Formats: sequence, C-alpha cells, structure tokens
Amino acid sequence: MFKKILIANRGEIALRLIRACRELGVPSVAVYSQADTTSLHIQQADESVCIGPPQAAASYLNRHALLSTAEVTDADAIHPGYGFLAENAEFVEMCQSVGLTFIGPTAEHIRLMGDKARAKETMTAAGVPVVPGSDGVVETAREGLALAREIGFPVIVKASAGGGGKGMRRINTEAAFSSAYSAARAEAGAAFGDDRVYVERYIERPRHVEVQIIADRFGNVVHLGERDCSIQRRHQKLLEESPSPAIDETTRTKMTEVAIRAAQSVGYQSAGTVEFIVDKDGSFYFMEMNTRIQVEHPVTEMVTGIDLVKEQIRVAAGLPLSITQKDVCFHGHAIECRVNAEDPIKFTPSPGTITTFIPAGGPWTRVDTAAYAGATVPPYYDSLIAKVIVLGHDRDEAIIKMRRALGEMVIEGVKTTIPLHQRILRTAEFQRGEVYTSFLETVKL
Ligand code: MV4
Repeated sequence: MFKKILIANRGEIALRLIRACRELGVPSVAVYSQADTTSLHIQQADESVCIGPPQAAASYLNRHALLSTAEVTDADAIHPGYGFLAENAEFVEMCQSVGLTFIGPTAEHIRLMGDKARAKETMTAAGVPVVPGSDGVVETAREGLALAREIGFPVIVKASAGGGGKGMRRINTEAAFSSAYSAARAEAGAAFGDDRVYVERYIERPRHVEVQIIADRFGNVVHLGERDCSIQRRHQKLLEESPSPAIDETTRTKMTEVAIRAAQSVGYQSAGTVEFIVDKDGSFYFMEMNTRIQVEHPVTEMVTGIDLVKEQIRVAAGLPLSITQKDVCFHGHAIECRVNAEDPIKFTPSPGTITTFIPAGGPWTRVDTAAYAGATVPPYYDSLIAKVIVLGHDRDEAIIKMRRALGEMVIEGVKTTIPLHQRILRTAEFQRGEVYTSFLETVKL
C-alpha cells in the first residue's frame, strides 16, 4: 500500500478521499488555495499545504506546485478526484517521471477516451454498439452531407475533443448542414484547440445510462451496475439513481456485459464509467468513457455496499480487486441529489457565506459535503456544496426518503438547488420513472 497520498482536490470529494485513506491506514496530505484556508479538508487530512492563489489555474491546476508538495511531504501517490487534473494525460506522465503513482488510469487510456472519435472507432472494433455515423473524423462539409443523407436527418455533429455536451450541434435538414458543420468546427477549434468533428444519427429523447466498472492490473474487470443520469440541465447532472428506471433486466445484463467488454478490449485499469445513450426502444449505444471517479459514485456504493474509492486506491497500489463479479450484489434503489450553491431558477452561481447548515440524517441517508455554518463558497470553483444520497427498498421508498431528507436540510446564506429537487421529486413524470434528458425543458415543475 502507499506510504502517503496527496489529495489534489477540494470540497466534498477531498473529504471523501481523505476518509478512504484513513480507513486504509494511509496518511493523507491536503492542498488548498488562498480562497480555501478555512476548508474542512485541511482539518481532516494529516497534513496540509497551501499551493497558491484562489484561481484554479494557479492552485488546484498548478501541476508543479502539486508535484513539489508531494516531494516535500514525502507522498508516493496523488489522488486527483474529479475535475481539475483528473483527466489530464500530461499530468499523469509528469507524476510518472518523478516516481509518483497517479491514482487513476494510464495517460494512454485518458488520451484514448478523451479523443471521442478515436474512442468510438476503438469501441466499434471491439463489437460495442455505437450510434450509426461516420467512421472517425469527417474532414469536409461535402463528405459530412453525403453521410448525413445516408444515415438520415436529424444528425448531430460532435467535437472529437469535446464530450459532456460541449461542441455539439444538431442538424435537422440538408439545407442547414454546411453552415452548421462549419460552425461546429469553429466552435470546437475555439473551445479545445482541436476542430476535428464526427457525425452520427441524432437519437431523439435520449436517456443517459452509465455503467460503473473497476479493473485491476491482473485483468480482472468487475461491473457495479448502472446509474441513470438523465435528469440534467445544460449538460450538468442534477439527480442520479440506480438502478435505472429506463431499462429492463435483459437490457441491464447486455449493457453491463458490453461495458466490461469495452474496458477489457483496451486493457483498462482503475475505476471508470462507460456512458451509454438509450433510445425510445431501449436500444443502447456507447457514447464515451469517463476515466475518473465520478461525482455520482455514491449511488453505486449505496446499492452495492462497495467502497469504490478504497478499491480504486487498492488497484492503483498494484493490489488485486478485493471482490469478484459474484461478490457484487445489488440491494434496493438509491437516489442522489446534487445540492449546488445556485439560483435554482436562473442556474447562476450563488457564492457567499453559508450562515446556517443543518444536514440531513437518519437511516440510509448519506450526505457528502464539506459545508458547515460559517463556511464560505468561493466564486472560483464548481458550486457543488453537498450530495444527498438515500437508499430505499425500491424506487418509491427512495423518493419518499429523499423528500424527507431534503426537507430536513436547512442551508442559509446562499441559494441552493434544493427547492428545484423538491419540485422534480413531486412530479408525476419523475415518479413514473419517465426520466429523459429533456425532462427539465418539457415537464412543468
Ligand atoms: C447525442 C444526443 C442525440 N443523439 N448523440 C450530450 C452529452 C454527450 N455525452 C452526448 N450528448 C448527446 N449525444 C446522439 N447521437 C443527445 C445528447 C444529449 C444528451 C445526452 C445525455 C444527457 C443529456 C443530453 C442533453 C442533450 C443532448
């Protein structure tokens, strides 16, 4: 096992990682910016080091500061959490070159999955179902239009360097193709410094279902079921649940098998998520693979009882997975609501000081947060301040528990998305499991 782990993150995920370290008996080092001097992760880690000014680029993204901190504190591994440097292949190589273990996949796996066109080609070759479309990148509008005619409109143009919804354009007609194609390329070039795009059929009213996998260095790959993340707004997930109300047992078996094949075909190691889009008929297609521990991982932990972060650290240390597929059993239904310091109507950030903080509690209710009364929510970072996760015997009970849990929470000083969640949970559509990515645009709250 590692001697000491540097936690290259902040907020609730930093605390989550520190807890895993503590249970594994591994000391942890917190890093913080000048905006985070009163943050809880500093209190909970065994040591802490200030790494720079508030701006993320000067602190949590400051790769040399992180490597020097690991060196002076004698840490032998770095956990990046999610966001920041979690999917930065160059940083993985920098860690490697100074003898530090990056707790995550290899630089090559991050690069492969970061290139969405290449990832799709690789998955096609492995026999994983993908949305019908171009074989890799589309070089010209002419080529794209010819292909769009073949597959039929509407189509979608996606940035190969994109993902998570950035640099995508839906095109409904032949007449609109050429200018939309050029606009998508220009947008991708400006956003990612890479204007390569690919084209595929547009799936109407899609649902987002993803499979959690974890793989060790000995070729063992285990799936931990799926999460439904269809309730989103502007490609930001709001609420996640497991199992997905969108798929039946047959589809679940196929999808989890496919996810394992996807990971195995590229020799993936560490925790990862294989993201699928599910259409109206329940057919599913590979979208992308996320090569990090995700915000919504507690949903999976609740239904499986498996500590994903501890497993992720174990496999990074070269230990085998402590579980086989037969050991993984699923119990009940879990829901997570993301509580952001945001105006729930306008979705604009609401930084400030949290004056009152009363978390939810009670049976089968988990709150992952770094918030407390008196804590500040700086404007420099993501506005996630708490995740409320509940486990019920079935979906109906989980909904009741979540409404009860959110009803207990009192957060004052900043606006939060709690009222929005309460409205979503009350709708007949959500209660019937009719969750689509367009939910918030189409359902009256
Ligand atoms: C699509 C699609 C329809 N057809 N691909 C958005 C995020 C990225 N991971 C994939 N996305 C989409 N890809 C085809 N061929 C619709 C979306 C999409 C979406 C997907 C998942 C969750 C929310 C979404 C919101 C809008 C569009």
